[in-house]
Formats: sequence, C-alpha cells, structure tokens
Amino acid sequence: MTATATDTTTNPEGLDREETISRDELEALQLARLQQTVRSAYENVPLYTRKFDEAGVHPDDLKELEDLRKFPYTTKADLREAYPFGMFAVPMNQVVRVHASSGTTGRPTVVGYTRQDIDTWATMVARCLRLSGVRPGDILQNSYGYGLFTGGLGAHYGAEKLGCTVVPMSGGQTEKQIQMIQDFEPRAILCTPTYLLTIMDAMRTKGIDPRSTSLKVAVLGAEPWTAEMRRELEAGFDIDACDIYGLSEVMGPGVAGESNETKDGAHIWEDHFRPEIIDPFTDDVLADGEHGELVFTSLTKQALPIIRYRTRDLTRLLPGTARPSHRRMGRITGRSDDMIILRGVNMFPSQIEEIALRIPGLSPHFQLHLTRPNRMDQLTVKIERRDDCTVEDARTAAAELGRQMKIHIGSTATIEICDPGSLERSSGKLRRIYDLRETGQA
Ligand code: DLL
Repeated sequence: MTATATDTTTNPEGLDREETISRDELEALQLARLQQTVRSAYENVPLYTRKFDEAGVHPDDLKELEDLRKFPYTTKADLREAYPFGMFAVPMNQVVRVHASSGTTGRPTVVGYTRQDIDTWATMVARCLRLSGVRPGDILQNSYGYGLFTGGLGAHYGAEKLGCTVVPMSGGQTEKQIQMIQDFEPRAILCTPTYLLTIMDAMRTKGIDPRSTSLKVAVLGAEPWTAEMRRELEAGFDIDACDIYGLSEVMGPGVAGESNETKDGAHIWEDHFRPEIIDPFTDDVLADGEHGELVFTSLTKQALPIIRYRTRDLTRLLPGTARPSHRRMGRITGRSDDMIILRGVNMFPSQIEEIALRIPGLSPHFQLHLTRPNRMDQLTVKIERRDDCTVEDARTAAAELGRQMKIHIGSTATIEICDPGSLERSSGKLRRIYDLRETGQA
C-alpha cells in the first residue's frame, strides 16, 4: 500500500453514506427513485409510453417496490428499435457522452449519459474499486478498451474519482502493457480475466516472473470467469483478483463489485439499480436464492432510464455480506444466448473452464467448436496443454476431461489437445464458442 493510501475498510467515513445505510432506508430510497424513474420514462420516451399503455400500467400504479413487476420488460430489441437516440429521456444538449455496444449482428445499441449520470457512474466504479482493495494514491493500469465500449472510460473516471493515478493503457499491445507494469509499477490492474491471462503468459515467455511485479490487485470483469480462473490468476501473479460486473444498457462497469475480503460475489449498488431474477421461460419473478435471468431497473439514470432490462445473464441474488444492505449476485454461469445446446443437453463455457482447470496439464486456453457432421451435433473442445505437460500426459488429461464432462455435464465431446500458445489469445472479451452448425462450414 502506498504512503498516501486511506484504508477505507477500517475507516467507514471514507465510504458513501448509501453503502452502509439500513435495508429499510435503502428500500425507501429505492421506491422514491423508482417512482421518479418510471415517470420520467413514461413521460419522455415514446417507446415506454407505448409499452406501458399496451400493458395497461401507469406510473401512478407504482405504490410499493413489489408493483414493479406489473411493468413490462425492456430488451435489447427495444434499444435497437429506438436506434440511435430514441430511448433518451432528455434533450440531446444534455447528453454529454454516448457509448455503443457492437453486437455480433444488426445495429449497435446506443446508450447516453448526462453530466450527472457520468458522475454517478464514476462514483459506482470508485465504490467497486475500493471494495476490491484499490486505494486512493494507487497507480492503476486500466487495460479495458477505450472507445465505444464502456469498459475503458467507465473504469477510468471511477479510478480517477477514487484518487488513483490512472495509466490509460486500453486493451491490446501486450508488450507495451508489460513495459508499463515494469516501469510505472502499478499496484492495480483492470482488464478482462482472459486478457490478464494473456499478459501472464506473455510475461513468462519473456522470462519475467509475473509474481515479481508490483501488481497486488486485479479488478476483472466484462466476461464470465470461474473460481478456478481466479485461483489461476491469483497464484500466477500473487495478487487478489476481484470481480466487477456491469453492462452498457444499465450503465457500464460498476453496477456491482466484489470485496477483496470476502470474495463471495459482486455487491449490486442497490441505491442506483433495482435487481430482479426471473424465470427466462415463464417471465415470472423468482425469490432470492433461485437461479434465473438477471433483470435491472435503473433508479437514478437521467439520459437513459431503463425499466426491467433483461440482461440474459444467468445468476441468483444472495444476501449482502461486506455491504450488508446491498444484495450480491452469484457468479454468472453464462448468458442465455451463450448456452450451447448439444443433443438436448444445455451447457455453458464456464462449466468446461471449471472442469478443465482442475485437471493437471490442461491450460485455461480453450475454444468450443460446434459442428454438425451427418446431421448430428458435435462438440470439439480445443484446449492447450500446459508448457510443462508432455504430449503423452496431455492425452491422459484429455481423456479425463472427456470423462468429467460426461459425468458433470452429461455430454460427450471430442477433446483436441493443442500446443501451448497455438490458440488465439484474448485482448478483451474472449470468444470461446465457434458455432459452425448453421454456416455450412460444418
Ligand atoms: O462488459 C461492461 C463492463 C466493462 C463490465 C468492464 C465489467 C468490466 P457490455 O459490453 O455491455 O458491458 O457487456 C455486458 O458482459 O451482460 C455480461 O454478460 C458480461 N459481463 C460483464 N461483467 C461480467 C462479469 C461490459 N463480471 C455483458 N462476469 C453482461 C460475467 C460479465 N459476465
């Protein structure tokens, strides 16, 4: 820790008041903010006016938090329909920033922020970073991509707000990343988990021991990662690795963050976002603890109020620990649109990551290729062996992976062992699934 650092975990005065208020006070705040948000959406965004009218609900119907479930869901398709700026609830001269997510098909989804939205966002990210063990005065390397993606600038403003010295590296340029780590000696790094893996491997290739660097904290998000991946990165770098969650439609990074002391899932900042878990098939709201699709309603956003946004992320809500009034989210097991259905069996890449990383000799670098030879779905897991694993031992490891997948997931797959360094590396969000079934390449 640097000399100027303030230890806010032992200095509650350093926290935002809303981080520590009681659940009752928090829910009263949520209700007041929710009523205002729903009204603003209804009065200022034609798409919401239409959707509320069609559903037969009016902002006046929201008398208690439970009433939220009467309101219709919002989806990515709604944002696409309103492309580019049709969802904004304020005049354009109050929108100081836009971001956009590319998406693999169709139009990007565009999001906007007022000056106050940007400030709230920075506060949320600062909260996450502090909770994860970043301190004012720390040098912080920000390796989330800058640009239309919310990761770079979102993390940047939050880190500045916390009082860090930010190195705005953006994603990619791995050689340069390593040079900056060695020369500027950052205590914290922010990037995707798979990109930190890329940096780790590149350091080893150069003969640099990742454990010897100045890094002590990594705040990782933007893609699913498992407890096994956390262990891999923590041991590899001798750091604490914590989760940060967010999505552009709801704000960007900083919707939820994890404590470095409890490492038990990200706390959702419920003074700004009201979460729900729903059954993605029946659309029913589920109880805390049950698995389903995460849905968010923004409580303070001005430019883009978002009502019951269906994230497609699958997880569950758990009681708060490090911040008792703010509920946590369990690890995201996957996105409903990332789910592989193989001969009727559902599976997510994170399940394979979990199994593979428990088998000695197998690395975290893998891809899932789906093909349909003879009209029969087939999954091939291409996975690199570790440097110190012989080709012979890798064969045994591959057989073990296949066996464990059969037991734990219930599906058979072909395992193809690849040489170290042969699969494409991540520089941000990593693509794991290559579905060649519909493209004719299968
Ligand atoms: O990925 C925002 C972000 C940037 C979050 C940097 C954290 C760090 P989008 O590009 O809109 O925004 O993608 C959002 O990424 O719905 C999840 O599926 C996934 N995701 C984000 N954070 C996590 C996480 C940013 N911690 C989508 N764990 C979300 C698992 C995550 N998945």
